Amino acid sequence: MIKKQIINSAKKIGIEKVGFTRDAVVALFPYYVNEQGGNISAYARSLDYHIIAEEKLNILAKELEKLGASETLVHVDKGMHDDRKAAYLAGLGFFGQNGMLICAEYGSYFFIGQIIHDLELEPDEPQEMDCLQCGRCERECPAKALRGGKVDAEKCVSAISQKRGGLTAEEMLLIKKGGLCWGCDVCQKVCPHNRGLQTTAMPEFLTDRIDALSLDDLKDLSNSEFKKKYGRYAFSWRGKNVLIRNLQILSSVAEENNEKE
Ligand code: B12
Repeated sequence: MIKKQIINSAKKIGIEKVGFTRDAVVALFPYYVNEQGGNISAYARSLDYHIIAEEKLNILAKELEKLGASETLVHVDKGMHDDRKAAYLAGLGFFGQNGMLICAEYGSYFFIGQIIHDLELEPDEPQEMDCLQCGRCERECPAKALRGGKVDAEKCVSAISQKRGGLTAEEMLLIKKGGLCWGCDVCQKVCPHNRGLQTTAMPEFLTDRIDALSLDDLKDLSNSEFKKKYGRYAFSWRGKNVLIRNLQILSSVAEENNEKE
C-alpha cells in the first residue's frame, strides 16, 4: 500500500520507474535522445542530471517523510553508494557485459538515484532478464577495459577523458579512438539492448542541449566565463582545460586526416 503511494507520487513528479531495496527507494532517469554526431558523451549533453534527479528525489523524499520516514537521504552518483547494484536489487534492470545496468525500456541510457529511508518496505525482486552476452562491448571497447562484466576504471576512456593534467601517448590515442571530448559511449552504442529506443519523455533532458564543443567555444573564456556558460552541464566539473586538451587531441586527428587527403 505504502509502496503504491510512493510509486504514484513518483509518477506525479515525473519519475516513471522506481523500485525498492530494504533501505532505499531507487529511481531511474532515462536520458536517451536519438541524435547523430556531436563530440560530447550522450549523458552530458543536457543540463546536469545530478541537479535534475536530486530535485525530483528531494520532493519524493518529503512524501516519504509524510508517510512516516523519520530520516531520508537523497543520493545521486555519490561515490560510496553503488547505484547500479541498488537498482539491480530493486528489480529495475540487469547487468550488462559492459558493467552497465540495463532495462528493457531505456536500454542502458538512464541515470540512477536513491533515497535512503527508515520505512519498513518489502524489497522488490531482481529481474530474471539477462544480458545477451554477445561480447560486442568487450570487443569494441577502444581501451579493452571490459572483462567479464567488470570495468577497469583506470583504462576506461571515459575516465581518461576526465583526468586532469597531461596524458600519455597511449591515453591520447584512446581519446582519438573514442572521438569524444568528454566521456565515452562506445560500449553503449554497440550494445544490442540499446537498439530502437524511444527518446526520453523527461522534458528536463530535452532543453538547452549541447551536443558538441569546439576549441573556438572555449579558448578565450576565463574560468568564471566558462563556469557561467557551461557550469550547469556535467562535462564542466573538471574545468575547461581538460576539455581544451581533449579537443586539441581530437583536432590533431582532423589535421592528420586533412594531410592524407
Ligand atoms: C566511478 C564511476 C565511474 C568511473 C568508474 C566506473 C566503474 N568502476 O564501473 C568511470 C569514470 C570510468 C565511469 C564511467 C561511466 N559511467 Co560512471 N559511475 C561511477 C560511480 C560514481 C561509482 C561506480 C563505482 O565505482 N562503483 C563501485 C564499483 C565496485 O562498482 P562496479 O565496478 O559497478 O561493480 C560492482 C557492481 O556493478 C556489482 N555488480 C556487477 N555485476 C553484478 C552482477 C550482480 C548479479 C550483482 C548483484 C552485482 C553486480 O558488483 C560490483 C562490486 O560491488 C557511479 C555512481 C555510483 N555511486 O554508483 C557512476 C555510474 C556507474 N556511472 C554511470 C554512467 C552513466 C557512466 C558512463 C556511461 C558515462 C560515459 N558515457 O562516459 C560510463 C560507463 C562506463 C562503464 N562501462 O561502466 C551511471 C550508470 C548508469 C547505468 N545505467 O548503469 C552511474 C550509476 C551514475 C548514476 N548514478 O547514474 N563511471
